[in-house]
Amino acid sequence: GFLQNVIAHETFVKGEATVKFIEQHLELFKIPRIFDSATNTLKYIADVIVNGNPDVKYVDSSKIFRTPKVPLFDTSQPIAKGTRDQLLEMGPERFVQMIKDDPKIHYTDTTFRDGHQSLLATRVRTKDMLAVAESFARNHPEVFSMEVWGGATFDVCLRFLKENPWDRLKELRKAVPNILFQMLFRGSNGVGYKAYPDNLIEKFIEKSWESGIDVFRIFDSLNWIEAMKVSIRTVRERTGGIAEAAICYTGDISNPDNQKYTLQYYLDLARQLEDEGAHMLAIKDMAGLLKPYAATELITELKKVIDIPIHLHTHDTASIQSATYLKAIEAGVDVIDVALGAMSGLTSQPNFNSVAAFMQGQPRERAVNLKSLNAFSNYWEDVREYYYPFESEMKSGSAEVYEHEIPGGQYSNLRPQARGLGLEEQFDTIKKNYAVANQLFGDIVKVTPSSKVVGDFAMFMTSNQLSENDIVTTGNNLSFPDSVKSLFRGELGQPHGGFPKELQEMILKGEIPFTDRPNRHLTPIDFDSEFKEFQATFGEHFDFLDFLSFQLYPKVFTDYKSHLDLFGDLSFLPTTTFFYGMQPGQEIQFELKKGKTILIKLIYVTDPNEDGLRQVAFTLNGKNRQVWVKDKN
Ligand code: 3PY
Ligand code: ZN
Repeated sequence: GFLQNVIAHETFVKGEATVKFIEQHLELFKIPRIFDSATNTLKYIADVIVNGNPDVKYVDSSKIFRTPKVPLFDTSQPIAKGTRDQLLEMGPERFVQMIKDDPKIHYTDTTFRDGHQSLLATRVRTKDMLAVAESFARNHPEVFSMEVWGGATFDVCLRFLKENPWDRLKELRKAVPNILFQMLFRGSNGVGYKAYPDNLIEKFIEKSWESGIDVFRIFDSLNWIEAMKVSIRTVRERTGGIAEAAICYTGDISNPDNQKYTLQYYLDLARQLEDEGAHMLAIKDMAGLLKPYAATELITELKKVIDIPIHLHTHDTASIQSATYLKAIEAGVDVIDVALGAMSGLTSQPNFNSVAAFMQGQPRERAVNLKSLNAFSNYWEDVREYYYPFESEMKSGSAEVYEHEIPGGQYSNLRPQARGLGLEEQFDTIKKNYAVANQLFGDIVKVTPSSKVVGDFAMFMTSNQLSENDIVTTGNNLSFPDSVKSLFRGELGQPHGGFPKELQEMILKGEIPFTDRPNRHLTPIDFDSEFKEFQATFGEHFDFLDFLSFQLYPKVFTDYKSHLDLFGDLSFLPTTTFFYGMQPGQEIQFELKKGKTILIKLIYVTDPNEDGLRQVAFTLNGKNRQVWVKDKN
């Protein structure tokens, strides 16, 4: 830090520093942004060896990890042109027209975002993606887009992985110059769980575009178009990217008893989104409820009412969603979301490899090298092992999803959440209460963040042993969870058909809810003065993108910054070391920064001394280094 800068300064070393020295050398306060001292890294590894990574709930010490093999590629050749080159050449309008005119099916690979968000609680680290990114770019330039950012990844990067999400995006962009990058954007909630000021949303979109995003999938967790307009307009006016507006699919259009989320409801939404300027339409089936024949009907009818390309997203929770894709393809859908084999299925997207296989010989087949896709799946099969503590316990597809309608991304989080509250034995009740809560709320769209509120309410009912009838009869005396109050105050916007009035009054107890956009009630950010203030607090080595992270997640960012101060940047650490530390005798080698390779070997760990301190002895590039760590157990 500062002190090291001073004592290393030439004037200081020569013994010529006067009382004016500091004043004359204010630049010494500027600590470089790279926190790459190997000492910090050793401190981190020693801490994980002694106390564990707090994010890892159990360690299986019998686990043996295989070395993932990156499929080969030829660096002597230029990277083949892909969709991104086409977008840059043509601009959004002509590009989407070309997609629409192309009879072949297009694929979006979600492995880097929704795939791991839905299977591994979003924990896949940048390093494991970056390792295969260039190979994928070179071997699969035929892919329409890669979903790499947004959704929960932003929060989880900072909160649990202690990584800078912007750096992830920029590094991936460098490795993949040819394929469109796609992100999931929660409209007025950005990549967070609440409404943000409009000018923050605008700035975030602009900076995401500059950092490498091409396709913005914009949705609202209640399908409230008012909340999506600012984002759609910003993508159109301030970026050269594609505004892909999403309708979130809930219920079942093929069920005649379904009076609320009908085919007509979706057709109306789609038409309005096209009118608002969407370049493409996404059908976001976040829970995997769109059945095959319903897909035939939905896609066929949508194509009659809109002119923009249609992009279908689903989760394979019920295990039949590849049938939905086949029906959608037959009905003329333009793009479908799939995940590489080993990162697909169940709460994730359908299997890219198998879908590519069933498309062989189909009139809309797009040529994909299946052998190569399988090699990428094998890479992920080995990488996935690193993340075993974050696996959901779902073992097979379940038709129960049609009853509870829990989104894939939430399902993998719900059991750990239940366990945290001591409710694991009542997981079945929680799933039932999720459906009950949804009905009490008037049957709402459930996707982040509205789905979290329904989940919180289900937990609340379960832990307090409340039935639907208890809520209805004693609601006036109940104190509801904060997220529930916030939803009913209108802070996440307005649901289709409005809130059930009686329940709303019980929850708000006299408070007046708003019915217009919650963002309108938020003070715009004064970027100049607040950014200055931010740098004054955190240091000038934190840039404007860090400032945006801070604006979205002040507490999470502050904790991330403390972690950086203590341990430095850990993004280059091997994943097994990051989560599980090292075993005595084990040696690891990695690049601390470009060209600076270090070799660390763990020699021994002592028992705690009378102060509870343990000595962890390493060699670092052959030299002995010891670190003392307080044993917190
Ligand atoms: C998210 O918002 O993170 C989602 O994946 C919603 O489906
Ligand atoms: Zn999804």
